[in-house]
Amino acid sequence: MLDFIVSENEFNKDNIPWNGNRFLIGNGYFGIRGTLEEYSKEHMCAVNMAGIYDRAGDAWRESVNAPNPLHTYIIVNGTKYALPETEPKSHTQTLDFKNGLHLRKTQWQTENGTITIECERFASMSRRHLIAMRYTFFADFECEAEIVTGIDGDVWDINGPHFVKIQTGTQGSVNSVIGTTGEKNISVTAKDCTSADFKAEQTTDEGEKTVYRHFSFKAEPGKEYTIEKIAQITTSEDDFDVAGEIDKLTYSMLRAEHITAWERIWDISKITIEGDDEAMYALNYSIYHLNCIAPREMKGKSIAARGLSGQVYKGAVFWDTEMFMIDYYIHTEPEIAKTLLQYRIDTINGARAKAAEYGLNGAYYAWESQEGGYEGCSDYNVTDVFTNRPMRTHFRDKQYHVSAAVVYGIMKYIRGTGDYSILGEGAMEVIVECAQMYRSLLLKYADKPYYEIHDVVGPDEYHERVNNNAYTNRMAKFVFDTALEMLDEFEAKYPEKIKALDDKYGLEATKAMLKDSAEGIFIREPDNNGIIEQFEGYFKLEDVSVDTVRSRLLDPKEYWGGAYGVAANTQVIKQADVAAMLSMFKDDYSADIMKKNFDYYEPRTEHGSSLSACMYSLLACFTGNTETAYPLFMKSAKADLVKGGKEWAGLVYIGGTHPASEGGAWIVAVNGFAGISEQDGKLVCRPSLPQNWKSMSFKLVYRGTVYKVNINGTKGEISY
Ligand code: IFM
Repeated sequence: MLDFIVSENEFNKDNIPWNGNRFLIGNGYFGIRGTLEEYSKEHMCAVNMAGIYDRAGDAWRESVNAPNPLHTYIIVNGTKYALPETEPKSHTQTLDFKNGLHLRKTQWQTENGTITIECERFASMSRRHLIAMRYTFFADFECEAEIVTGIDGDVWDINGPHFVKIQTGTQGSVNSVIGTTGEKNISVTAKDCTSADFKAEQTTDEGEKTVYRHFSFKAEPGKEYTIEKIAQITTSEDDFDVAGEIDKLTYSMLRAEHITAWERIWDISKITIEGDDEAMYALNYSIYHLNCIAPREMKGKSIAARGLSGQVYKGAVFWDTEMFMIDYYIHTEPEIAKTLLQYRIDTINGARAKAAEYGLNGAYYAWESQEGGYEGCSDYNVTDVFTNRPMRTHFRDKQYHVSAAVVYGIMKYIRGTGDYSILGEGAMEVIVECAQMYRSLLLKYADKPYYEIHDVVGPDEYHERVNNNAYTNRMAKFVFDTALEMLDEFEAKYPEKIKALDDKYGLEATKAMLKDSAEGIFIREPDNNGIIEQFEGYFKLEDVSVDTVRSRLLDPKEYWGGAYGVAANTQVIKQADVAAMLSMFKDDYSADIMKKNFDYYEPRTEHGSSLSACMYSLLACFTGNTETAYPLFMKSAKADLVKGGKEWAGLVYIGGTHPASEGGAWIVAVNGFAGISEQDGKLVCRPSLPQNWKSMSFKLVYRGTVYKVNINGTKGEISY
């Protein structure tokens, strides 16, 4: 079997930020960046918490990093040996993504001989509050050694500091650091308990933000000295209990149950590809990440755009979740998909408040959604590289397509699981109120027969405030149609609940409104060349290549979009827009139209967002162009394996993992190459595998049944 191992076999200081993402481990409750044990905040260490946010002063609100309970280093004969300061003799960092284990081995040459440390750690997949670490030291000469290990409360923040109060403490063998956030007084507690398999003099020291245990001993040549640490993270917002006391648990027992938990995950989610090891590796690595961030057995939590790799994009939830990630969960662990949607149901008040803020009815979901649906995006979301001043952008106020993405996600869940119960648990209200929001955007000119939507930002963020964006209008129509259809379902399935809904919305009038909107909204048709204009006036913009636009940049970090950006008056777009619409509504268009639009838009796309390549890849699959789809699929699947993604915007770190790209790669593999679709309530498989793929096999959960898909060449079989 192909090893699911990522490794780096030499030390490169420049890779520290990237490795933090590439070697990430996580369990949905937190993500632990792939930084080394001796690192501190300058090296972007983070135990990034799901769904816990704070604002420091006037800075952007963002997710919170817990005190780091893994901080550990070695002192030999009075000298500290730590990366990146002390050049190593050899160094290996490894992620075993089959078992969710992070490993490293580093050797340093000292004046007396070689010292070695080895460390293995994991974010427990079976007990979500726990982290475990085993750290071993040995030297090839006799020396005085000291292992220092503890909790570092001086955490890395982008817009912090978030802890206005930090308390350290020691109780028996358990140490703790509690950080309390300033805005909402949320406590985030890290505890650790460390034991040694050797005799050592043990002392504890507490600083203002840290607490460390020192294990001092005389090391004999060649003998291994191992400490084992069980750490626990909790917050005052937790809605599930801690399992076990950390001073009573052992590393080996936690490790065994953690690996069993990963075995269960892989049993349902592994995709086997014969003939293309690279694709199989990258795709399963993507699946690994989707599992590290899944809010398994948690209530009403969703997934941030950068997963649990840090505070980039404010740790906020975007349309990425419902459009790119949810499909994977629906068809492997549907309970997780339901949790993601529950988050949208629970946060409808935030969406209502946002709609009201803009004078709209219904629910307008946040572009960057934090807890309670709070909109994390500011009106000035980009910093101008020339003036260093905030630039007015319209991500927050004009990306209306987020509400439709939520409805689209709900419908994928209902179709994929057959579980309509979600309608009775608040999803019906979400659908109706999103429809109300789109209704209040509809404009009608006296001499035109249809409704229009003006002044929007579509998925292509480089062109702001455009009229009749094809994607936005089509998604709005989808919401109207869905609301009508689901109201009928609701009536049939929940007759006892219909009165309450009627009292709330006035169903007769609502249905009339939905029908009128669905029939009346302007949906752009292909022109004489078969191309769908992205928005009104797009074809009149300067038609230049992506490279030409790039050559006009005065600064490589300059923003391409907005009022004055280099792309704004050209046909160069940031990411799939019409292509996304065609992929979402493929049954409405012929393969010829889809191909013509792919051929037109793809060369004009910068792919400046990691959400872009997978959408084009899927579209290419739908037109039968598997070989065109393949490199775009690989780009998507390798988003976190390949260095060179955008990591910095000016002085702001924007790197992190790319779960939408990873989810998108899964969609391409399953719905594109394997050709899985739903027809009359049944799964069908019409594969078109890339040239080298001899066979492909995987499991899929569909409407409560686990199916096995086996594809050999052009022949696909679904069994259970
Ligand atoms: O949601 C995306 C957006 O479409 C492009 N910029 C990054 C966001 C978060 O991934």
